[in-house]
Amino acid sequence: MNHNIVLVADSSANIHTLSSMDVTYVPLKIVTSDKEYTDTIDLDVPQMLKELREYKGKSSTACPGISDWVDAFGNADTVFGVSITSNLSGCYNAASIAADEYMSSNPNAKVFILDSLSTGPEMQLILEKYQELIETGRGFDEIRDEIRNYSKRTHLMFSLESLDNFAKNGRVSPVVAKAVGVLGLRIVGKASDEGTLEPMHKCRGEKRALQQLLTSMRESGYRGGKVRLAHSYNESAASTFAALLRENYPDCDVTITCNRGLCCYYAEEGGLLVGFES
Ligand code: X90
Repeated sequence: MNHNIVLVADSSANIHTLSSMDVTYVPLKIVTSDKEYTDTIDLDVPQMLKELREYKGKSSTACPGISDWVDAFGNADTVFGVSITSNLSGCYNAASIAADEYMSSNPNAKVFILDSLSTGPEMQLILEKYQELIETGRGFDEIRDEIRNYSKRTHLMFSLESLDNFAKNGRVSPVVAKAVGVLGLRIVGKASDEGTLEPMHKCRGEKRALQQLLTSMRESGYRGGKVRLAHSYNESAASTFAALLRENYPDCDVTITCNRGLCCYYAEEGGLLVGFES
């Protein structure tokens, strides 16, 4: 079934190139009353962050619509995809409606979009697994089932310095957000099983936050599998954490990327996201 397969994801997955397959990324938007930033590969993320720092008004985000997803499916016979958690965004909902519409107008086509109940580098792991399964020539149902199973073994944790944009957009309670906005404090937490932001620890200073991340990963069953790090212009935290991982798990497969627009907007300056396998 290697004819005409398309892989799709929304831009919260952070836009990577896989070794042998293209991914079509459907952009979310970051919106102010002056301007709209579309989270494509062409978005100048540092420039956007600079403008948002200077901007005093309200900002928000918007998920892609049904037709954006249908466009991304192209003319494929088979579509596999992954979306940001349906508990914080309308992305998955739009993608499922798009899938139904596409299949009813193309009766031979098959579409499966996974609700990641997560975002960022956990979605990257899912995309890499899709590629692996497609390459080994598995059938549609088998790939769908394997991906569902795999996603039970993938997790997302983070260290964040601010939850302001989460709170402003009603995606975390103001009480939780306030506890973080103290200078030098970082919140270490995870994507919960329901796909919401779950704070776990408050840490003073980056070094402690990174130690805590490693401890929490172990507690969640990390034993040396793949790790995908995505940082919001905090290369030093990412490389310090990668070194810490390699000290403890010499054979672990860890890579580092930059967050794109949507993840940078919510993870804010200094944020580090960690996708990993248990
Ligand atoms: O539909 C929309 O407007 C998008 C809303 C997205 C809200 C969540 C973005 C999360 C970005 C921040 C840290 C990780 C939190 C994990 C929670 C599942 C990444």
